[in-house]
Order: sequence, then C-alpha cells, then structure tokens
Amino acid sequence: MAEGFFKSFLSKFRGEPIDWEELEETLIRADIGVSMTQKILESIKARSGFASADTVMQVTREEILKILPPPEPPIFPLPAKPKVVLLVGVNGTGKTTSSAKLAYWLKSQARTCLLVAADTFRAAAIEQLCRWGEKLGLEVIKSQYQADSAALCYDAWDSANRRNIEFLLCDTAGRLHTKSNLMQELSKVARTLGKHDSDAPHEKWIVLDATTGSNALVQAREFHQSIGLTGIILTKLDGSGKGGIAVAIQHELGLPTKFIGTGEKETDFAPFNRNDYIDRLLS
Ligand SMILES: Nc1nc2c(ncn2[C@@H]2O[C@H](COP(=O)(O)OP(=O)(O)OP(=O)(O)O)[C@@H](O)[C@H]2O)c(=O)[nH]1
Ligand SMILES: [Mg+2]
Repeated sequence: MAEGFFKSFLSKFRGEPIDWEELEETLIRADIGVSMTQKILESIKARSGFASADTVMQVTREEILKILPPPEPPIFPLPAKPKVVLLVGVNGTGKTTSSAKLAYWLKSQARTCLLVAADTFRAAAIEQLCRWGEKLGLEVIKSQYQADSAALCYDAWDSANRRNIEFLLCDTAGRLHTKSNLMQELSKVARTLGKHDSDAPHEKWIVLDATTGSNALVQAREFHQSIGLTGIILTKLDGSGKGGIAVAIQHELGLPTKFIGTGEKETDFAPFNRNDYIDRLLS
C-alpha cells in the first residue's frame, strides 16, 4: 500500500522534533474530532517531551484503541421474534445499498431476513431495492409510493414473525435532520413497530458517508437526539474520506460502528474490525 497521509506526516519528522501544530492538523484532517485530537496530543506529551515519530504512532494507536469497543458480533438474532433493524440517515449516504449488503451478509451467515422498502418517498427507491433483491435472491416487502412507511413496516413485521424470519431490515427514506416533520415520521415508524414488540426496532443504525467528514458527526448527533441510535454503518470508505469519523462518534456519542462499506458491490461490505480500521486510518 502506498504511504498514506499519516505515515508521510511522520516520515517528515523522523529523527526531528514533532511539529505539534502540524500533528494536530493532521489528526483533525483524519476526522477524529477536536476532543479526541486533544486527548491524543496530551497523551503523547505526557509520555515524552521529545516525541519521536514512533511514539506518536504508538500513542495515537493506543488512544484510538481505548475508545473503540472490543470486538463482538455486529448483530445477532433474538430467540423468538424478528430482530428489527432500521437504517436511517440523510440523502444518498448508502442506506438502500447497505440494506441490501447487510441482507446479503446475513444470508451468507445462514440467517433469514426480509427487506422492507420503507422509502416510499423518493422516486425509484422501491425499484432500487427490488433490483438488489432480484440480483441477490433476497425477499423484499414493498408497498406503493406515498404509502405510509410505518404501516408498511408494521405489516412486514407480522409477515416476518409468522414465518419465523430472524431479521427485518427496513430501508428508510433519506431525510435531513433539520426537517422536524420528516424526523417525526421516522419516530412514528419506530413507535409503530413498538406496538408489535416493545423493544423494536432493536437496532437503529445511521448510515454515514465517510467522505462527508465531520458533517457526519452532526448528522449522528441530530438523529441520535431525535430517535436514539444504537450504531452506525460507515460507507464509502473506498473514497477520499479518512474515516476517522467513527472514532469521533464513538468518543462523543458512544455509538459503535457496526459495518463498513468499501464500494458499490454487495461484497464491498464487512463487519467493523477495529485493528484493520486503525491500520487504514493511520496508514
Ligand atoms: N464507492 C461507494 N459507493 C457507495 C457505497 N455505498 C453506497 N454507495 C453508492 O452511493 C450511492 C447512493 O447509495 P444509496 O444506497 O442509493 O443511498 P441512499 O442513502 O439509500 O440514498 P437515498 O435513499 O436517496 O437517501 C449509490 O450510487 C451507491 O452505489 C460504498 O461503500 N462505496
Ligand atoms: Mg435509499
């Protein structure tokens, strides 16, 4: 792999005192957030006055590792009811693609699942998910455009429950966190599912585009405040974004990254692995 931005920064200072300002800028540019950056800088300074490139690398890695939770299965089924996953987020972050990828991944783990085309708002959203379904052999529950997505999810739960399906994955419409009517609609979807099972939706994952940098933190904060998130899917890590936003969100909001997207294909998707992630972030 070609040397990335963090390693090339460190090479510049090999054998010389680190330029603290430049280190700060480099960490901020990686999108790990201001408070996490300060934490790392303090920790390096506490370790040694003359910080070598190796110390900087080692301490940065250790501090990030401390923030990210230890490995655990990204998702597991419930004993007797469908586990409901709501995928939410602003427009175009990769919700529909990630819903299909997640269903495909679950299928590869010999799990059963139903996809719900709960974006009844955007033109062609239903067809988009149905195309994925046909391509990957996944069942999609759909309704008409402009239909009530809460009612659709409610009915889909019944169908999944009757057939002992383990996972119900609801692909919701993209919405701006600043639009309160749209956020209320999302709360209604969650509330309606709760009528079947008071713990549903069990997972509310925000899908975030890594290339949007620190704006993703704002999105996560707002959606979390509005509907109470349980995790994130970080997409487009194959793009220009450094992906440090997963650290910032874990640090500030305590939300773990569950899966990452690294391309447009169904196989460009994997459970979050913190060691691989840090290797990539600090490359
Ligand atoms: N390179 C790359 N592209 C991705 C990834 N995930 C999704 N995309 C692409 O991003 C674009 C938007 O993806 P969608 O899944 O339609 O996003 P969405 O959030 O459902 O969009 P709306 O429903 O309109 O809000 C598509 O062209 C996808 O192929 C990824 O991990 N990497
Ligand atoms: Mg979509």
